Amino acid sequence: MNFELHSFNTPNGQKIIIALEEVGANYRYHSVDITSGEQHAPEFRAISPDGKIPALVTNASQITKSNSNIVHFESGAILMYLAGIFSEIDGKSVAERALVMSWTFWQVGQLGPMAGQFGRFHTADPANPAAVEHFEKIVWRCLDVMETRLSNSPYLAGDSFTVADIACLPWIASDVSYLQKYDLQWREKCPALTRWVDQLMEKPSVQKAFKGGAN
Ligand SMILES: N[C@@H](CCC(=O)N[C@@H](CS)C(=O)NCC(=O)O)C(=O)O
Repeated sequence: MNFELHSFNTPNGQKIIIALEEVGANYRYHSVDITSGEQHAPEFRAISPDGKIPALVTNASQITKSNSNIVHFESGAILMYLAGIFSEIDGKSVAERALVMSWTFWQVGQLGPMAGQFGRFHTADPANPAAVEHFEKIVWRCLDVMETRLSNSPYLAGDSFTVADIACLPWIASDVSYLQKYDLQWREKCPALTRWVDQLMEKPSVQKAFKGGAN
């Protein structure tokens, strides 16, 4: 299958590169430079209505008789779509797949937005210490949730590496993660999370994505 990935080098963008690289998918990378406003171009908003990366386009003729495009925006939706096609990044049982769904939704609804706001108020001009403190507290709670889970399970959804791990990893550990940028020192307090991060960082798919992928 061939995919067209519209993205940029951010945690949300890196997730999709990890998934596509992990399964050896063929994809073309189209850079959408969100630092220069390319996300607002009408052609991009036609596939991603809120003007946010990442977005993934598949020509439907590869799946059905239709020749129209299948368009996914929202990284969680893209990851669930890819998990449905490539079983190697999905859960291996009904119970595991339920947790893949749950942890992936937790990342897009909790970890990502909270870490994003933490970074946003750090970089605000002027920086907003009350908001930084508020969101830092929530980020620590997210880290604690992951630490507890990974103390009892090799991966977030269970025994298998899945899109749930792919969703969370860049928010914690990539160079463009705000937790890295503002040096949150989570390694000392979170040994299970550290074990999980270090193990995943060995993967060529992760290394490629963290270098910016095709950017
Ligand atoms: N919930 C969305 C969030 C996507 C998102 O926030 N993308 C950011 C980059 S990480 C973006 O495109 N920002 C550009 C803008 O908001 O103008 C997802 O998980 O895909």
